[in-house]
Formats: sequence, structure tokens, C-alpha cells
Amino acid sequence: MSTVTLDSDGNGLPETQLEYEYDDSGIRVAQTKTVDGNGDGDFVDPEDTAERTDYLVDHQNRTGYPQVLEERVDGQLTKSYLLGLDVLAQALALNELHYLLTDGHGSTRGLVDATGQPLTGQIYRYDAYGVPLGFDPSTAATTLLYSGEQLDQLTGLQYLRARYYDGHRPLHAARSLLRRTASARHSAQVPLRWGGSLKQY
Ligand SMILES: [Ca+2]
Ligand SMILES: [Ca+2]
Repeated sequence: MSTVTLDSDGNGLPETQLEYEYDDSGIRVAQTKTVDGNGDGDFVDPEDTAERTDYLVDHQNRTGYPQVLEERVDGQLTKSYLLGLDVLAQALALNELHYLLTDGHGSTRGLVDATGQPLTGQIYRYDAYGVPLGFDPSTAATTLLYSGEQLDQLTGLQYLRARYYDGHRPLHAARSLLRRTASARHSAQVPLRWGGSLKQY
């Protein structure tokens, strides 16, 4: 289990808490997002609401890495993925299939629907470190973005199985550090502040 709290307005009171769960092999299998409903900076009150997302992970697939097959929010199936030698497509619902268009690096550069029509506004560009250029990743129609890996749209961190990556600073945050970190602040200037040291690559 690892926990991150987000203080988006920087007033010292976190308004969102994210708890992550991992399976025995260390792969993330669930996220619980709790919103501080009564504004007192904790997440234990009746007004504070939680939403749980479970990730069904396929450990045996042709991509060479464990991949999320399905996402369920509070038990309801919300997204599923089509796997080949890479992640090929996502399905948000019946008749809503999006194929991922990727570049040579494996980064998703756009989406097309089942008939091959590009999705309006879903063009993704990045700098050399994966920082999004000209689009807002928190509202993108897919979370599989830079290098084709899952982006956490709340923290802006990429989940790379053994660690999280922050493209705004070319740093990898070891997941073990995240696990030990009691809280991390979030603001426009400093996306996340970690409680421990960071490895630089
Ligand atoms: Ca706050
Ligand atoms: Ca509260």
C-alpha cells in the first residue's frame, strides 16, 4: 500500500488522497481516491467520499510486461484493453473502441475509432522527457500516453511498474519511496513533493 495526498491549491490542507494497492509481485492492482468533502484536510469524515478503481492485470501476454486488461470503478466495468504485441486499443463501452496510434518510441500520438476516423482533439505531442506539449493529459481520452505507459491523471506521474516517473523533472521515484511517503503536496509550480530522496537517471 502507498498513499499520496494532493494539496492542489497549496493552502496546507490536502483535498484528495490516493491509496495504491499492489499484488504479491509488486504490480499495482487498485487505487482508492478519497475526496475531503468537509474541507478539514483529513479523509475520515462521513462527508469524505471514496471511489475505488480495481485493475485486472494480465501477467501473461505478448507485450512482455504485465498489462491492465480491465478497469472497474466501484465494481463497474469502465474500461478494457485489447492486447497484441503492445496495447492496441481501449474500449470504454460497447461500440466505443479506440485504437492507439503510436510512434516509433511507443508513445501514443492519437486515437482513431473503430472505423478509422481520428478522434477530434486527441493529438498528443511530447518533449524529449515526455512532458505533454499542447494538450492537457488530465483530460486526454486515454491514460496510455508517453511511451505507451499508464499516466495517473491526478498526480501527473507515469506508472512504470517498479517506479513512478515525473516527466517535468527527469526523475524516477522508486515505488518503495512512494510507499513510505506519508504525503506529497501538489501545486502548479511543484507537481509533487516527495518525502524521501529521488533517484536521478
Ligand atoms: Ca488544499
Ligand atoms: Ca475530511
